[in-house]
Formats: sequence, C-alpha cells, structure tokens
Amino acid sequence: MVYIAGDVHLPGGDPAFSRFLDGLLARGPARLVILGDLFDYWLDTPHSRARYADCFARLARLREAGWRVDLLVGNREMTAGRMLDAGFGDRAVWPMLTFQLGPRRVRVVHGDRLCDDPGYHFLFAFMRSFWFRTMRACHPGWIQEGVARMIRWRSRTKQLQRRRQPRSRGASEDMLFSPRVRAVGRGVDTVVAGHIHESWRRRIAGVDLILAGDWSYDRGHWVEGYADGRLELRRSSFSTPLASAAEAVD
Ligand SMILES: [Mn+2]
Repeated sequence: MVYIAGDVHLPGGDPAFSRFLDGLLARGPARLVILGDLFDYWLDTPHSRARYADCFARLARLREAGWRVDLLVGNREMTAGRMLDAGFGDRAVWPMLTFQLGPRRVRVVHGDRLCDDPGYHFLFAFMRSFWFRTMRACHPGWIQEGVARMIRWRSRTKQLQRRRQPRSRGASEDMLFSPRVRAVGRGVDTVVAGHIHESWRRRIAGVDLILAGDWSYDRGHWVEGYADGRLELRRSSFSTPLASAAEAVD
C-alpha cells in the first residue's frame, strides 16, 4: 500500500496534513511518498529545520513504526541540501521516484518539469547547480530570504497572469507540455505528479497521468495505491477538530 501526497505548502496545509499523518500512523505500516512542495518555501538553514520540527517529528514517528517515507524535491525546495536531509532524516529524492506497485510500474515526479517554461527550467538548473550551492553556503540567511522572496514573487505574478486569462476546462492541461509528459512516462504505466494543484486522472500524450492535488488548512488530496496495482484519488476534509485522526483519514 502506498500513499502519495504533495503540495502541502507548510505552514499552509496544516493542521489538515498533520491530522492526515497522525491518521496514517494509526494504520499498519505502508509507504508514504511526498511528491514535493511540502513547504511553501525551503531555505537550507537551521532556522527552516527548527520551524518545521513538528512535521519532521511526525515523519520520523511513521518511520519508527515501520513506514517507508520518501520525500521528493519540489520547486519550493529547489535549494534543498544537507539541512533538509538532516531534518527529514533521509536523503530527499530528485528529480523522480520509480517503483513497482503490483503489476504496475509507477513514476512519481513533482510536476514542475512537465510544464513548458524554459526560463523556469533554466533557473531551476542554475539553482541546483554545484556553483550555486557552494556560493550559497557562504551567504548569510538574509540574502537567501531575499532570493526566496524574489522567486515567490515571480511565481505569484505568473499565477495572477494565468488567472486573468479566460479559463476553459482544459486550462490546466495546457500547462502540461506533451513531449515532457511523454518523456517522463517512458517505461512506466502511470505517472503521478503534483505542482498544478488539481486532482484528476487523464491520458495525456498517451500517458496515464494522475495529478495528486494539494492541501489547505482543513482539507487535502492524495493518491492511494494498492498491491493489485490500483491507484485511486482521495480527498478529505479535516474540519472537525475533535474527530479522531483515524476517522479524519476516511
Ligand atoms: Mn510546485
């Protein structure tokens, strides 16, 4: 059994996501794949690690209970480094994770690289590069804060531009770049992605593509995979404060 969730954008996706993790803990050990953008933005500093200590503790508890937990790097974690690995307790995965689910070969990606935005891809490659990481290690936190703010501003401006355009049903599909989807889907039966903050399953460029959806403070979307290869979209609201964690997941 595998649970795939992402785009939590902490602290935005809490407390729903914390309840979800507590609910998982109440179940038997399985696998959890977090497909990136767990944090609204991640700076690879001790401050970030301390800020999200609650979430890291929950993930550690799952692991202690026998769960396998994988964390993929999303665009909000593009500066991920040693501090993220230390907080998470394992190496974060980038750029994709491929595994077998019964008869089905599944590939999980964050999804940003499925979209057509050459400027963004260049920026991401640059940020991930060795030289940037080396340079960053010498920079004080406030410069990193400034860089993060600039990137978020850029992202928000793009979102606003997108919102101003007339939206049709296929608008989110238009964000996907077919050759990239085809390339990522090569050799697997199904691709699971996030990033677009929608929850659906469609055939795009011949690929069985699932978008896992996102999280807000009182509701969340995720994907459940079963030993027979079935993959199902799930969503739940976590609005009842007194509901037990196990109930909240159902
Ligand atoms: Mn994203």
